[in-house]
Amino acid sequence: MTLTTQGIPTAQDETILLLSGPNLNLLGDRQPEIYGSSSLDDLVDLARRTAQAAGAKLLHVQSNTEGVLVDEIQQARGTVEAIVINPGALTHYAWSLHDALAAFEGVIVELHISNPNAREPWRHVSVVAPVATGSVLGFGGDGYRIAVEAAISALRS
Ligand code: CA2
Repeated sequence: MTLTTQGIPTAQDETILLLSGPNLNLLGDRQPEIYGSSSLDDLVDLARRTAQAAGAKLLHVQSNTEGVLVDEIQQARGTVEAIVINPGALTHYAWSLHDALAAFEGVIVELHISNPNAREPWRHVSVVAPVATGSVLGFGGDGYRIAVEAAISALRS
C-alpha cells in the first residue's frame, strides 16, 4: 500500500493484466445477439475505468495466437498482481494456457461474455477454470467491470 507523508493510504499500486484471446477483436461486428454490440475497445475501456476508479492500473493484450498469450502470462510473473483472461475458444482445449496460468502466483479471473455452459456441449469444458481464482460468465459486456472488481477484491481481501 502507498502512504502519503502523513501516513494516509492513497491509491493502490496493483497492476491487472487483461488478456483477450482469438477473435475477440471482432466483437461488435457480428453475432451481437450472443456477444452484444460493444467493441473490444469499449470493453477494455470499461475494464480500465473500473481499475482506475479503484486506484489500480490495467494493461491489455489481445492475440489470436496461443503462444503469444502463454508468453504474456509468463512475463506477468512477478510484475502483475492479477490476470483477467477471456481466452475465447482456447478456453475449451488450450492446455498450454492452463499450465502457464498454473505457474502464475497471483489472482486469476476467467471471463466470458456469454455463458458457455448454456451453449454447445463442447463449450462446457474449461481448461482454465481449474487454475482460476474464480470465473465470471454470462453477464455480457458488464462482465468486464465485474471481473476487474472481483480481481481487486480478491487482491485486497
Ligand atoms: O463468451 C465468451 O466470452 C467466449 O469466450 C467468446 C468466444 C467463445 O469461443 C467462447 O466459447 C466464449 C468467442 C470469441 C469470438 O467472438 C466473436 C465475436 C464476433 C464475431 C465472431 C466471433
